Amino acid sequence: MHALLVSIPVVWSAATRLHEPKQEVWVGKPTEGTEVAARVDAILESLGGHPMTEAVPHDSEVLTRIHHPEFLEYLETAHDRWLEGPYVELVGQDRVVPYFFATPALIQGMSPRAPVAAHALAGRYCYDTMTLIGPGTWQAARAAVDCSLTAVGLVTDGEQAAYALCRPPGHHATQTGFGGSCYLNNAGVAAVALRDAGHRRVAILDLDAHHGNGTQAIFWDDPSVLYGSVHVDPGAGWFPHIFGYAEERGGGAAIDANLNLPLPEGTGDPTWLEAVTELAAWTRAAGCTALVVSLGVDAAADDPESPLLVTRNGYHAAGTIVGGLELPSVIVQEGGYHLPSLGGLVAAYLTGHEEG
Ligand code: SP5
Ligand code: ZN
Repeated sequence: MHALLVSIPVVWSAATRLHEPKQEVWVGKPTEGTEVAARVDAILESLGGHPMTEAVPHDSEVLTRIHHPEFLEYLETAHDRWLEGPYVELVGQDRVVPYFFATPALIQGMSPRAPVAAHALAGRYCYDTMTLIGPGTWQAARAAVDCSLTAVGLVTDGEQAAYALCRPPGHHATQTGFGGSCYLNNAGVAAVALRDAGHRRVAILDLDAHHGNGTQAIFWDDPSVLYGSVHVDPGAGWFPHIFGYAEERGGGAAIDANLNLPLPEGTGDPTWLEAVTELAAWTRAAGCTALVVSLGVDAAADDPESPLLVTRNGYHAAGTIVGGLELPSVIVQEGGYHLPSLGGLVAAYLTGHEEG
């Protein structure tokens, strides 16, 4: 039996290291970034037993089907515009940081013009103060999309599963918005590409500690892409704060194509795994023929960014549950911030997924 196990291929790109957040501003305080390039190396080091593939550049066609072209143009050019600011000379800030937010409360149903200043434009697309843009951010985010699409290619060519070492992560990025350390929605891109390859119904299962509000938003009205997530309860005060509640079940023709399973702070393996089992059963019942796993490992007990207490064994067991669906699977990296344990958690999930 074990001799038959094939190791899940890993797709990565050196360009994903080019995004250096340097800082994140939380409650008004600049602190060191958590979503750092060293995450890539921490994960790579733990996946030595897996076949490695470098991401192949893909064109942006699939990307334009989940993100607005104006948003993509903004992300690509934002740092150059910032340098013209000239905010480096003025205040020594070389990262794009929003300070002015085009909220519905400000706009009150009117149709204002787009802001002119680069420092005001940032808040048109960025919805928090933790997701800064530096010189390599676009290249890295774009490379993460290439990782995701290359992994889809491996699966459509016959691999049962492939893992994309995406960085920066993607599940908080909406059609026209970025935040939560995410810029482009890597999982969303994978789901669309799997649909293009002939899968009529694809499920995205999100194991990150945080609710993937971006992925939920992108597919909210789309019955052909299911989104299911287990995460820490936003009602207990956690990001993304206003999304991730159980009553969010999808819109229009897609009611019940969205399933949120929020869990209390302090939840450990048994209850978390019950939720993962529920997500898997839901996917099976919906007749999906392919799977995207948003593999955040920040639900782990030692992760500084969430209060969930999942263990390495828990991630391994989650892998066997999701892998047990026996569906072609594209596994994309989301969060996970504790550098010493990060790679081992990813490896444990992948081993479980293979066994399942
Ligand atoms: C992909 C992902 O896991 N995004 C996480 C987004 C939530 N981040 C919330 C951060 C809250 C404050 N963290 C303080 C860190 C101090 N450096
Ligand atoms: Zn997360």
